[in-house]
Amino acid sequence: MTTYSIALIPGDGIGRDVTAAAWTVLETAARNFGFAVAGTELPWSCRLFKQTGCMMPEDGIETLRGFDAILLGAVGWPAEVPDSVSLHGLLLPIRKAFVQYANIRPHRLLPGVTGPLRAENFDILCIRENTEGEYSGAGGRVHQGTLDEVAVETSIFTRAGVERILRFGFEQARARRGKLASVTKSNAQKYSMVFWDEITRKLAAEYSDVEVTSYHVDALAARMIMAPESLDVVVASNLFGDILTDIGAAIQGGLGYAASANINPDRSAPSMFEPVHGSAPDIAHLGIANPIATIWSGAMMLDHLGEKAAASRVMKAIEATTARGVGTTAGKDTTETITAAIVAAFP
Ligand code: GGG
Repeated sequence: MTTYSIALIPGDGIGRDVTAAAWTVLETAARNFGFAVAGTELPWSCRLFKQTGCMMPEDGIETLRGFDAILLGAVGWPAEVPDSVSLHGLLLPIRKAFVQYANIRPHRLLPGVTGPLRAENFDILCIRENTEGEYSGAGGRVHQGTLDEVAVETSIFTRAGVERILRFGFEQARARRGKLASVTKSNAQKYSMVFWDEITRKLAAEYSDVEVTSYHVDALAARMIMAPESLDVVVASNLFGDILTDIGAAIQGGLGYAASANINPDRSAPSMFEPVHGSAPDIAHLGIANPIATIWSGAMMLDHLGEKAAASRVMKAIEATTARGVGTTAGKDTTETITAAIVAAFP
């Protein structure tokens, strides 16, 4: 029997509740489909930072390298650790070290979930560049605390980085409905974003079966609200993808449904699966966090590991649950109730 070794990083706040829920569902899926999952919990979090001054141990990346995949909950406890420290101390280094350059985020309405829009039949796959761009971490501050203070933060776009994420987007579009929206702001950002547009045009010649349209990010943001059904695959830089996928989460009914996968497409290192949402300190440990985004991320993990039938069964169990109205209204059902209903939806 195949056993997959999974690193579990619950992180902070509701991250702990939702990863426990997803793990219950993953174990159920494994039992039903004849494989096993072996989880190793790693307490890497803002709590650890408070104790040790680090979000993860010095050899954290090497520790993770030995796993088949990583399931992460949420990172952040802003009352005690600045978000810039927690994000740059855990999530971003993992994405970069393991070349998880494609962050995939699906946005569609689950049955029984009412979104804020009249449109119901949208199915958007956002692909966010995940290792460079605006989140490269290149910059600095000088003359700190004086009137002469300067802060510089440089976005880094490499040909290799832009080409590989666009190619990934073209491939996804080819496997879906054949439409790709490439997002920039090349009227205002005349170096990096013009570069992105040029590479989009170059690749478009190779993918003549894919209909590619370049949008400015502001226009694409509006389109996600006004005509979401016109979109198929959307590919964007790190920052633009981060922002657009919060719109995606909103139109699919909320962050409780927004799943994501940080993929290393070459499989040279583990990929990481996490809900889009953060640690939500206001509802931490109240037992009311919606675990569906994390369970859906778990389904994406099974799919990546090659357990396609199990992945699709988890999605069917989620859909059967929301179709019954469980997990469809914020705060109505507990994390435990929603998880139990998803488990009960297995045969
Ligand atoms: N669920 C992962 C998490 O805690 N996300 C919070 C966050 O701010 N992420 C920033 C990012 O995805 O770049």
